[in-house]
Amino acid sequence: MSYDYLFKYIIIGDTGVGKSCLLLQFTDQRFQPVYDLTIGVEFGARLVSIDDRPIKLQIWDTAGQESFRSITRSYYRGAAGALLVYDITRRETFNHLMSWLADAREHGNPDMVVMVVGNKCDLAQRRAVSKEDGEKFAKDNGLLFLETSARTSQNAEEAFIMTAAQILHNIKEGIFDVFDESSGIKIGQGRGQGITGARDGTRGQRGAVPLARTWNV
Ligand SMILES: Nc1nc2c(ncn2[C@@H]2O[C@H](COP(=O)(O)OP(=O)(O)O)[C@@H](O)[C@H]2O)c(=O)[nH]1
Ligand SMILES: [Mg+2]
Repeated sequence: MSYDYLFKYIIIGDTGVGKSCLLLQFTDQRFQPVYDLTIGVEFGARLVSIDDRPIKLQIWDTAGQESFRSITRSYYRGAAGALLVYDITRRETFNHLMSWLADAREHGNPDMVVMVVGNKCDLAQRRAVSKEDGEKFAKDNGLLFLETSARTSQNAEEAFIMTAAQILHNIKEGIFDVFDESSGIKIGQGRGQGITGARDGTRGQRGAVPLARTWNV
């Protein structure tokens, strides 16, 4: 599977907000109503296409350990992107975002792109956090924002894709040092065409990418 870049992501937020379901929706395009934590995947990966570039997203899910708040540095280390998830029907999960963000800022890459995700937007009748509140939190902290539903798949892929598009933009702007492993970015075989600073200056060979899908972001 050839790719220009690999971006590592983490998914954080309170237990039960739908982190594992969002990941499953992104990697497998399906919803599993009762997600068994014990068999929950620890990471998922999928190839996407952004600006005609094949990009591999490798996503790490906390798989239950969030309930202990014993998130280790190693989990945050080397993540280029983070999905910071709350449940729009449970106000407390939104109130906890600031402490999750503080954890990510303390242990993660300072340039990490963070997307705030208000999940379960299919449960509008039980809404406890307005969209405006979510947007304001994101804006105040310089983060991306989307409301999603892992159940109906609404915006689920977009949350991952928009984060990747921002990371790619930041690479082009020189904000990320793609040669620093702790950036959460790995250069693939079709690496770095058109990106200034590519180590050897050669044009990479882009292979066939049958799994790549095109997104209009
Ligand atoms: N209605 C609805 N339920 C969801 C959604 N996402 C997850 N759930 C449910 O919320 C519960 C917790 O989901 P899970 O992904 O295990 O949460 P995690 O602890 O953050 O990984 C499960 O019962 C899911 O079926 C969603 O978008 N809409
Ligand atoms: Mg989970």
